[in-house]
Amino acid sequence: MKFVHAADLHIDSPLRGLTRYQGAPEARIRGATREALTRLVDLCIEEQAELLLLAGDLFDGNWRDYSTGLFFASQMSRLRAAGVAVVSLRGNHDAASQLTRHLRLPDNVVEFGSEAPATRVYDELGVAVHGQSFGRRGVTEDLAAGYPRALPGLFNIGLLHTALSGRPGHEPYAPTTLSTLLSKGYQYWALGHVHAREVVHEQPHVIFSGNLQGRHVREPGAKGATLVQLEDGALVRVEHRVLDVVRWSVCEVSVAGSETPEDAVDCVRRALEHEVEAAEGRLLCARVRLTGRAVAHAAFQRASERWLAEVRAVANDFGGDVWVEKVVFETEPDLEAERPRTGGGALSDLLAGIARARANPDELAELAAGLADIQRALPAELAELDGLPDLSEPSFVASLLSDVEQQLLSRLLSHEVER
Ligand SMILES: [Mn+2]
Repeated sequence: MKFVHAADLHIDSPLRGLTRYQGAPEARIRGATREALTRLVDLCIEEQAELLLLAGDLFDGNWRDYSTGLFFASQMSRLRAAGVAVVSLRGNHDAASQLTRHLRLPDNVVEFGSEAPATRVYDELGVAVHGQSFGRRGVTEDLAAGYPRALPGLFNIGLLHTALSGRPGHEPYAPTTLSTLLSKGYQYWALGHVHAREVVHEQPHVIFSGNLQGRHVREPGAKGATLVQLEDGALVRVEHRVLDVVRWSVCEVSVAGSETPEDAVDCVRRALEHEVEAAEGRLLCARVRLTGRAVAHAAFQRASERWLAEVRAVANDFGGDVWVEKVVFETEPDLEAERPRTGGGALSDLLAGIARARANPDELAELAAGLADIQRALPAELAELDGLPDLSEPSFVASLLSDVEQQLLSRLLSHEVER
């Protein structure tokens, strides 16, 4: 027998940030959470799974209108027709207090209540599912602690929306520990809330399936659900199945050594080609980060809008399969390559002077002392600002000198490389 574990569908997530971006394929991105649910249902049917577990945050928040609930119900009806049972619970986003609209679901769907933990036994499958919903958004008690012990002779599954002992970027709701989960004697814990897939423990398996569809660039990679196969009441296979329809990615491109900005943009093209291949026909939404020491750095600094447009133009070449969310220029000047071009003139002397000062503790101390005078002369309200560096610290002065060197090189040499 097979079951499928999914979580954090966030159906019809409003994706408010999207309108900021010009030219974003809004409709395709907005429709992605629904289409991913359709694929999840397809997977259950194709794999002849008998049970679908949904570990909370099916909805992003209150439905704008009934079309969100109707869409979900229609997909549950498809599962009913295929003989697939569904067990779900509510997380922080779709806690009872968060949703005011209601729609009755087909009778193959069971939703756990929020008052107390409950158990649903499927005798014909040899499976017991234990779970409890969020009644309100900010659940801070350990729900898992109250779950019953495993029922003997059955494959016990714990369904839970939790941050466990805390996960970066996620509210610490329904906190609990791995040892609390393991103490229940269950064979599988189907967790939700954390959007990055994570296998927390094996045998017994404790898994965050991750969200079904990434919603922004901070949710990159191949999203989907976990397919589990049992034989004779024991787990024999666990598999991540990719179901997303829009792929978010942070495409970091090293353009180190690029002599010209055109060379650097060619590096971006090659990197995007790889990402497009990995996205296997999905819409790729990429943030492009250019890094590395390159002569092209000066051109990016002087004409960043031009080169931003050039990168977007490359993305257009992929025929609508790629949308560049943002381009971040994090390149640095290639000082070694620039040095010969500074010849033996004034610029060369200037750079040599900076390098000397940076390496000489006495000179650094002298410069720092000069800056300390400035710091002492600051008005009180400025001097007390948080995060104001200590100007009298020689290591701070040394870092300033590096910035100065890069700035000077970019500005003094840029007329030669700008196109
Ligand atoms: Mn959540």
